[in-house]
This record gives sequence, structure tokens and C-alpha cells, in this order.
Amino acid sequence: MSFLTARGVKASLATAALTLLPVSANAATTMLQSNDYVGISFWTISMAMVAATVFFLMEAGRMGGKWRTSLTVGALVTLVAAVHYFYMRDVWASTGASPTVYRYVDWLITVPLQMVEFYFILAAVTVVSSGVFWRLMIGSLVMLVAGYMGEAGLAPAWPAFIVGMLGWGYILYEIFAGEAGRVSAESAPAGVQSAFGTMRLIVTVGWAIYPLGYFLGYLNGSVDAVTLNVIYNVADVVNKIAFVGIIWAAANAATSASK
Ligand SMILES: *C/C=C(C)/C=C/C=C(C)/C=C/C1=C(C)CCCC1(C)C
Repeated sequence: MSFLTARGVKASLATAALTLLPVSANAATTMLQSNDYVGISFWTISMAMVAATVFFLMEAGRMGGKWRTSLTVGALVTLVAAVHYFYMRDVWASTGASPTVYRYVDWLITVPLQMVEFYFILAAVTVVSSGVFWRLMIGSLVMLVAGYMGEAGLAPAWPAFIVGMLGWGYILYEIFAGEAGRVSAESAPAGVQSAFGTMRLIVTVGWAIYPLGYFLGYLNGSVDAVTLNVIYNVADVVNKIAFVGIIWAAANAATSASK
């Protein structure tokens, strides 16, 4: 009964600690190969996410009023993505499989945060009801939970896809024709309106990559894991870093104008 002795306990604790450190423990088996372009894209974007996080956090301190909240939330998006990219690179380099679970956990945290940014940038400049916040949050959750259930085999793939598309459609409706879109068009200053418009374009065009990936990679299987992951990775640069970059630019312009 060695696990009852002090030595046994120490050994079990050490084992537990090691299993909690998959990154360092697996380092030897997950070296990047010089021709593994998907792995290299995971690595490069990990670093870009880290750098973006530091930048947005430092800049948040310099911004005026409620813009600070928008930028802090933006830094959380790139921070959460950075950590997931470390792990996704590891999964890819050691197994060559798509890190689907990590992708979805990342989306589940970063997408709602990005959606509420629409609420925060409006709240920084005008009065906006909390209904906007909740509708954007709920639309994102429906979209992602349905997508995950489909990909994980917890629900039939096609119906899950359709429910996910409805969630996305609901978000798009809110930011184009719903209260969020109206408040932006009617009460936001020109700078915020323009940022809102560009972010909305990213959510429409940039985000279309993900359901397209579900369709081509999973439903109809015509795209392989290499292509799918490279496309997702490049898309994330636009859909996360550039998305928050647009908020930074609006905050920067508003803060400089008020000085
Ligand atoms: C940073 C990560 C982002 C912006 C991820 C966005 C993900 C989506 C827009 C996913 C959308 C999906 C549907 C619209 C239908 C169901 C399948 C999903 C979850 C891939």
C-alpha cells in the first residue's frame, strides 16, 4: 500500500503535478518539424496572440472612460486564444489531428466576449439597453453549443448545423437590423459607427469561414485537416486580433480627440 506512505503520497503528488504540465512534459515529443506548416502557423499565431494581449492591456490603461472596458475585454479574447493556441499546437504536433475540443472551448469563451464588445463600444458612447448584451450572448451560445454537439456526435450533424446557423443568423440580425444596429446608426458618433460597421463585416464575412469549415471538413468531408487548420488559423488573426484592433483604433481616436 505504498500510496499510504509519505513517500507514496509524495510520488503521487509529483505524478499529478507532471500530468498537470502537459506542455513541458510532452516537450520532447512535440518538437515542431521544419516542414510542418500547420504546426508553424499554430506557433506563430500563439506568439501574435501573446503580443496582441500585452499591447491591448497596456493601451487599455491609457484610454478614456468606458473605452478601457472594451480594450480590457479585447485583451481577454487574445489571452484566452493564446493559451488555446499553445495547446492546439501541441495536439497537432504530437498527433496530426485537428484539436477540435480546444477550438470549441476557445470559441465558447472568446466568441461571447467578442459579441459583447458590440454592446461595450455602444455603451462607451451612448445609452443602450442590457437586452442587447443578453441577446448577443445567447445567440453566440446557441451557435456554438449546437456546433459542438454536432461535431462531438452528441447530436445529429445536420440538425445541429442548422440550429448553429440560426444562432449566427440571430446575432447578425441583432447587429444589422436589431436594437444594436439601430443604436449605432442613430446615436453613435461617426468614429464608433465606422468601427461598429467594420466589426459587423468581420462577423459576417470573416466568421463565415467557421460554418464553411464545419460543412466542408465535417459534413461533406471534402477538405482535409491540414487545409482546414491553416484556414482556421489565418482566419483567427483577422477575426480576433484585427477585430480588437478596430476597437483599439476607435478608442484611440476618441481618447486623442478628448485631450
Ligand atoms: C475566434 C473565434 C471565432 C470568431 C469563432 C467563430 C465561430 C463561429 C462563427 C462558428 C459558427 C458555426 C455555425 C454558424 C454553425 C454551426 C457550426 C459552427 C459552430 C462552426
